[in-house]
Amino acid sequence: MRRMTMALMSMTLGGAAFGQEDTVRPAPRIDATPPTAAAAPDAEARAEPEDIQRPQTRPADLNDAQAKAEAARDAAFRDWLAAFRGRALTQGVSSATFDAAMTDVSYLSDVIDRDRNQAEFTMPIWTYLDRAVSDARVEAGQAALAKQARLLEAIETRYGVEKEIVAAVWGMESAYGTRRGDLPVMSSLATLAHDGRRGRFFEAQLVAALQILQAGDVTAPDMLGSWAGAMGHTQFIPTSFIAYAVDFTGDGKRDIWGDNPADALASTAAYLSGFGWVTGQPWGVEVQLPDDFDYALAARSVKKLPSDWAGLGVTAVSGEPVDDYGEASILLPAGAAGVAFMTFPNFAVIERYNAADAYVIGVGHLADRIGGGDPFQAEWPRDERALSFDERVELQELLTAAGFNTRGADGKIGPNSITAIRGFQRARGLSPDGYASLSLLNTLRDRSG
Ligand SMILES: [Ca+2]
Repeated sequence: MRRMTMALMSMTLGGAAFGQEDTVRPAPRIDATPPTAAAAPDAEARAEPEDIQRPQTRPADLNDAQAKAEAARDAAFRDWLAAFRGRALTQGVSSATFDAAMTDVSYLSDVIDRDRNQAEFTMPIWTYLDRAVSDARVEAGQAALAKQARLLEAIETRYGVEKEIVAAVWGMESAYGTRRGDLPVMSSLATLAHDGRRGRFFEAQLVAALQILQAGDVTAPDMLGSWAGAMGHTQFIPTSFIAYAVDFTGDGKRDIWGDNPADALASTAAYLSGFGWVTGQPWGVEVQLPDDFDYALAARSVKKLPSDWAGLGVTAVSGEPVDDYGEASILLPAGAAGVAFMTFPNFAVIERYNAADAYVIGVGHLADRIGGGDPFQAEWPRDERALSFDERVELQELLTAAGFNTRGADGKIGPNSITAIRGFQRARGLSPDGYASLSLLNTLRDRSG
């Protein structure tokens, strides 16, 4: 989703601003799964031309079979495009726009490969954050902020979103404009819409992309993006563009694709502002928990003022109470053994860009570091690794068998699974942090074995 949220993306993510489809985005929060490898900031999603991906030599019969399969696939794609043309025209796309935009569209098999692969890899949050908030990215962010200081300050004044936050989104999404994506968006989206795994979503994006072309903001050859159709410096998906992009330079075009980042960065600030960004409020603060902390309180639904949290022994890492910026929740993205955060409503605003905890923490911490803040003081449980999909299913099955019903075993650690994990942990005298760790899985295995 790149960024998708509005209506756009909410279908899959519950509201990530832009989508999870995008390479830079980790898995959504509800899953509580670690980010996908494809979402690693350094693993750009770029499809290579098909012929580069294939072996140079292969048996003639395989060549023949593959050529036939490709011909059939291309024919099906052309049939789909012809049918889609009618649907697009009923949504305000003119035949002239459609035909001009679709003339050079082709099926990009590598885009489908990306789509299939992204679900399979998982990485622990600390690995993701090591990459997302590397020293190099912090330093590049400070340089980018210095270079664009006047622009970012003007954007901050207009939209009330701090320049460090806008710079951090820029850094996460395109490494400050250096990786904006170089695939033709019409082809990427047509391929994904035709493919059908999330066909409705991508068809809506494709229609929006056609509407953008029709509005004259960009030409089809310049409408480039990453593999899932996220575009420009801050990787807007087409529906987010239509809802939130702004012409900050005043030249009549909303240009998020070109070298000048002004429109893209202002559009990001407009997007965050539109979802309720509170000027001056942190996204979150690292905190320390008392030894007797009740881990049941580390839940999104439990909200207290920082002064009330301080009364329970929850303080900033300095030992001082956190300032009363507003009601806050305690988040333990890697369980009791990892870094603890107090999160404020701005956390949920960043989630509109991408709903994964890792992404939100990455943006927020990168912004803090760009502004001169310290690295996290606590350690992550680095000797642990993320559970694979199969292991998460196994964990759910073992919990249910142990009497802690996860209401299904779909490999997604959502609220029911977290409740089941907490129940099992309590019964075993463990800290009920609700975290699906490998050690928890091993405990369950020992019990059942
Ligand atoms: Ca402009």
